[in-house]
Amino acid sequence: MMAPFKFLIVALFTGFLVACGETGPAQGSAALPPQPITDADECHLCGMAIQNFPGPKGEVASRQGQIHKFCSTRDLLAWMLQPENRNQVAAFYVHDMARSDWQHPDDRHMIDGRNAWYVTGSSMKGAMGPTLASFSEEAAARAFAQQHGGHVIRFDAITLETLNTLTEAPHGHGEMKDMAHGAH
Ligand code: ZN
Ligand code: CU1
Repeated sequence: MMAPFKFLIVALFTGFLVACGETGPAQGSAALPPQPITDADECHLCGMAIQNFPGPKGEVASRQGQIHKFCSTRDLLAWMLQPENRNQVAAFYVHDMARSDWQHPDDRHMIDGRNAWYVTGSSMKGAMGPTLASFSEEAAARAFAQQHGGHVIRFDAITLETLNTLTEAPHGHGEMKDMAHGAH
């Protein structure tokens, strides 16, 4: 376990502490809360309809007062870790998969993505194939990793490199095959 102070330093160095300006007046509280995900919502990164796919999804509340929705934690992180996007993020939210069905995540259970625990490298597929499962509790993340493989990391440890290691399965849209066949 890292001491909180050391943790903060690491966060600063990796440039993820977008919140560093939030100690100033009139900020912090400015971030919009997560919004319900509807049939009309498309992923801010890849453009696909968000609701048709399994796995945790995410939302970014931008400093400009917008909500950007993403088909997967993977696309959310891929977008927000881009240097040009990092500073636009006031807050971001991901599904707590301990309180959601993998096939149909419930957007009443979105949590602060910065404080979430993530499982990377599991066998569970999201909208874009391999993804990161998100949890509010460390114990839930560890239980998931035991069941589905992968390992547990905090947000601050996630880099674009982390996401690149997820891509062995080439751009697979999790349920695409089933949908193409009109199954179920
Ligand atoms: Zn997407
Ligand atoms: Cu996609």
